[in-house]
Amino acid sequence: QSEPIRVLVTGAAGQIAYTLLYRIAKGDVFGKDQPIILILLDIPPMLPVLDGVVMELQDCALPLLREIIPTDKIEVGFKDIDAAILVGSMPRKEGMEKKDLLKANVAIFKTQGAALDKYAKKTVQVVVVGNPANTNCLIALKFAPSIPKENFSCLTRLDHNRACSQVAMHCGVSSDKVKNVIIWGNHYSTQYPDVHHAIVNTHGCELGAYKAVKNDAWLHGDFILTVQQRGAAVIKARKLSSAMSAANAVCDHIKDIWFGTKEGEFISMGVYAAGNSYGIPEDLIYSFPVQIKNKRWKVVDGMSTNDFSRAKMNATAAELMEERDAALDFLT
Ligand code: NAX
Repeated sequence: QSEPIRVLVTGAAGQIAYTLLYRIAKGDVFGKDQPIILILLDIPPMLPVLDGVVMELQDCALPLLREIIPTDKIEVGFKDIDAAILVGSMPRKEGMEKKDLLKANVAIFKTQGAALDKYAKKTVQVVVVGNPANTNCLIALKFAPSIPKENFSCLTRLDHNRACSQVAMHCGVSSDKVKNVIIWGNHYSTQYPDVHHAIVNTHGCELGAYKAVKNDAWLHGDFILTVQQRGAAVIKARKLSSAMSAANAVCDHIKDIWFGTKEGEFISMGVYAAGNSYGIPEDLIYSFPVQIKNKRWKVVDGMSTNDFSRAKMNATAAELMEERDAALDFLT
């Protein structure tokens, strides 16, 4: 068996982490023969809760889990890590303005970016989940100049999985029969779920999603709205935000980074826009269709985009630019 890898999860006392930690520790993400040291970082008032999470992980008696390190100290949390899963962020509280929320998160991700730069392995893979995920990821990246930009990504896989599942349910097939949907742009509500290049396998026959669904009005209307507003619908129903499905998406996302995407398939993730893909301006973390090999992602370029798509891709880029500029203002 190989040496254990060090995996940091922040927000480790929270509800996404509760499912995520178990999935990681049992080998669902980094492989069934990869031993793991789990580092659980949260803020000081949550340390007693972390103790409970540690006890439960111990009580799962998982053979791959070699050590659990609960901490509220950045220098302990980020030391020599191979993977950083940044779930913890400042939640929006009653009456809090968007601007104040952004300011609090800029401070958190500036500190964590600097900690990555100082303490983590240079090969660390960083995945940002905490919202606003795209902009938090950009801030962390900017404060970790010694780590390649390509090692940073943010989670839009939950949106991607939601889109796959909606199309699958509409066509009456299982979700593994739908591939190559795309989430463009922001994880927030301007995200554009696009199935122009998606393929549905119905009864052994591969069809473009528009042909398989046979309902353009739905694809251009309720489908997009359902995916965009799914997070809010879950909160309304559960009185809590998505946790099981979010943790599952984090697992899918990291597993694809570690082991690569399937031949001929692509998935969605927020990655650094270098200004050379689909006319999206540089210096944003924007969700693109990507393929991954040897832990390196590559945007799938050259797919056609019609006017309908183009307008939505630009609108979500504009939202991200606004968010980025507001975030950068807090740093000057
Ligand atoms: P919880 O409120 O249950 O847990 C968050 C945890 O983070 C808390 O224990 C809190 O103490 C901790 N935390 C806060 N600041 C911290 C810091 N500076 N360092 C370390 N820990 C810190 O939230 P949960 O439901 O687990 O959601 C976590 C984040 O994921 C939220 O920001 C949420 O908006 C975001 N989501 C992102 C999704 C995505 O697709 N990108 C989907 C799911 C989810 O909504």
